[in-house]
Amino acid sequence: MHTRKFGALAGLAAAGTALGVAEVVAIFTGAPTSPLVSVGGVVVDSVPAKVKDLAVEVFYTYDKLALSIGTLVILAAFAAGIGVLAIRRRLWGYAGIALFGGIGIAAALSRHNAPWYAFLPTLLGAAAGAGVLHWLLTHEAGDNATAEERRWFLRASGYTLLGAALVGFAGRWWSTRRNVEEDRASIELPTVAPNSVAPLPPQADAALPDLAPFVTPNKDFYQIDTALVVPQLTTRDWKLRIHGRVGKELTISWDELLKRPMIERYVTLACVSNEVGGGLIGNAKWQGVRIADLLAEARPQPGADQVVSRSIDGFTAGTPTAVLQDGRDAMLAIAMNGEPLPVEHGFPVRMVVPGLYGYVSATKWLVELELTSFADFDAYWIKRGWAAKGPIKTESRIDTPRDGSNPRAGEIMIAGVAWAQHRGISKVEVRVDDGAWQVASLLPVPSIDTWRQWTLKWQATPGRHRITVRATDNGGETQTDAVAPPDPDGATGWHSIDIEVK
Ligand SMILES: Nc1nc2c(c(=O)[nH]1)N[C@H]1C(S)=C(S)[C@@H](COP(=O)(O)O)O[C@H]1N2
Ligand SMILES: [Mo]
Repeated sequence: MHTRKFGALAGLAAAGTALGVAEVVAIFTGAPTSPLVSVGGVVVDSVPAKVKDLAVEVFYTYDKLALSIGTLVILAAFAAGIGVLAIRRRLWGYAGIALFGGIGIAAALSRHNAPWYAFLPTLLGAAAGAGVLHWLLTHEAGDNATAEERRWFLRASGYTLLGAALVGFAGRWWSTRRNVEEDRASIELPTVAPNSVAPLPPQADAALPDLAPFVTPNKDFYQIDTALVVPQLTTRDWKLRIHGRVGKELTISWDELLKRPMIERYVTLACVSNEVGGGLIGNAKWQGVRIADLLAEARPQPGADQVVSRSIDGFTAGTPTAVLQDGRDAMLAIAMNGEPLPVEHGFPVRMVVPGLYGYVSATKWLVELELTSFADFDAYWIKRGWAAKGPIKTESRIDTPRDGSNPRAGEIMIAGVAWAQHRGISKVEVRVDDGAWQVASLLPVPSIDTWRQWTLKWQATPGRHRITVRATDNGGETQTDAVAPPDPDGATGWHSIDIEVK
């Protein structure tokens, strides 16, 4: 009976060793070559958009953490099963390791920009795993093992598993924290000419509890991307290639980028996956170089109506060339709220385009701009069924009082944010129960490219109430009450909250 348990344990110890060793090798060969990271990446890229949507809905921005944990649980189950089989026939154990090793190697070699040695972490890991399996099973004395032998076996596999897990986690942590943080800390941001700065009006923020601050601190800024591990790209290695249907190809290094004229602008970024009332939106002060200036140098050819921005890990976004040239402050951003871009927000360079959802414009870890046409190329999310053009829809949200809360009767402040980037918000109206729409006060904004806080005083009367908000943009368009899901081009509907006043 106990031999089965022993088999499962030996399988876990072998798999743990394989993954741990692979993670350590990946310190040297790069995180994207780790089997966990590359297989996970293949899964992320191949799940249908609906599943990704569901994952974001259920796990919010922790969808990839959930994927990693899920993967480990499934792998552990397989490893235990293979160990049980190996007790019966050793060969099945090696075959199982070879199968998983093959999957890992295929995944690692298939990733965007994979180096030729991408197979190394999996290969060395699998060899170590097979070695551990061999060693443990050779000492497994079967049904007539003495108590002494059993204790040895349990201890040996237990310590192996524990050691492998520790080494693996340390390797993972070390390989993602190498180089880049140091590089980032050593950056001195170039100054921005005073006439290229958009100052913040003093009254932009009502500073109410629960109301999203006008400027979202970097640590609270939502994070959405397809990267299982955050790409680690140093300013030394960074360069941007502008190519495709251009009159003149350009390659720009970090130092060259920093010498160009800089602008500083508040721009609100929003994710197309944001549900009505959701938090996948944030506002920051970005510093960077105008994309229009770079395009003017590269000279897009007639018909090149799409600029495909590509990240180091192969993500792509397609932005209308015309939008990047129409005078708005589309930029290659190098700083967010006064500091170099946080690594998870695209260090060292990302795109920021006022007025478009992130999936068609906000490429992080940017390394390429390719001039092409919408007819010739579908970017990452377009291949997966999302709309090719992604202008941000006019929306609004109630932040305070909170949904489901119990404020006291008497005068309270209803407040929230409204946004219609690059059109601007001209009016916000609030309705309590079935009452008339009341016009809220709008706080000042630095430009039409940010969200706008709004407030409304209300004499709260005891009992249950539903509060609803709707916004109107400067084009005179009022937020529609037609309810639509995020897929394919952004959620619509009015945001409502339910409260019970005490
Ligand atoms: N390289 C890369 N850039 C990316 C993405 C991505 O998956 N990979 N996701 C985009 C999407 S969908 C959004 S909404 C924004 C989010 O930017 P943030 O994480 O800085 O908030 O990044 C965009 N840029
Ligand atoms: Mo997004």
